[in-house]
Amino acid sequence: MTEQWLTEQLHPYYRKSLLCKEILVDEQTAYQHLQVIQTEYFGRTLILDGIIQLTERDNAGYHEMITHVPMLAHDHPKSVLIVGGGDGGSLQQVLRYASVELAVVCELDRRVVEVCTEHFPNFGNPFSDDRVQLVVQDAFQYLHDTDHQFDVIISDTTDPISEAEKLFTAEFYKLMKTALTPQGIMVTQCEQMFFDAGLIKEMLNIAKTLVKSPAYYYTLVPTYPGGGIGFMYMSDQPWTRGLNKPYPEPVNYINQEMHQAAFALPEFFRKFIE
Ligand code: SPD
Repeated sequence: MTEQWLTEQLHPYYRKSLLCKEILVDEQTAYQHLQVIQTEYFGRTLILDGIIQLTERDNAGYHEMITHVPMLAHDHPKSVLIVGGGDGGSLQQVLRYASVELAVVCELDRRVVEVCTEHFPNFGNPFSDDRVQLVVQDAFQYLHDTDHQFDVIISDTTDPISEAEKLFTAEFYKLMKTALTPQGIMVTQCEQMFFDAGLIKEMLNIAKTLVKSPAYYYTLVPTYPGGGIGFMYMSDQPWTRGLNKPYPEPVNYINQEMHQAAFALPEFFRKFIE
């Protein structure tokens, strides 16, 4: 039997491949090509429009870092908005905080929620939690219409391609800021320092106009381009407020050292974005 490799070519000059075992889901939703593939080493893998979103083996680096860094920097996060995040990975982490009374997930594609609830049971069926409100809507529209203010906003999106492109703009960052409480914290998925430095610099410049303490940090995810991905932290409260606090167990990736080290940037990149 010939080996089947799942190859992602997000960048024209770089490819990576995972060895596949079985295709579990392969469908065109109203918004995107959605696949779940059982891979040989990384376990079940969610792919949207050909781009790996998460694998069972290495998603913790992403989900723990996009959630615990902002959640812990807040004294008492009661209401949380997750933009995208229909797979439930970030939601699972957010619900570990007893202070959370409301977690709104604004996901464009209902099929992502349905398929991931079925195929990623390790996320613990977070959408069944009473504190969760699922809004199936375009996040731009939701933020434009809502008068709710959130303590933490987490933008857990795909890459800035097609529908998600507008989520990496000044207009969207401003809409998020408007929906944030004065002491609130927002974090966005913000791409890869080797491949997307120009975009990151642009986003950081926008962040600087909105908050007093923006910062870029990153995490290790072997199945993402370059083996990792970064996040934009935005708040008037510095990220260091989250240090030396207990993490909600169980954790797989984050600890005090990784939390602190995530904000240390390589010199070439620090110079470029500053
Ligand atoms: N290059 C892939 C970036 C994917 C970021 N989104 C992941 C969603 C997981 N909840």
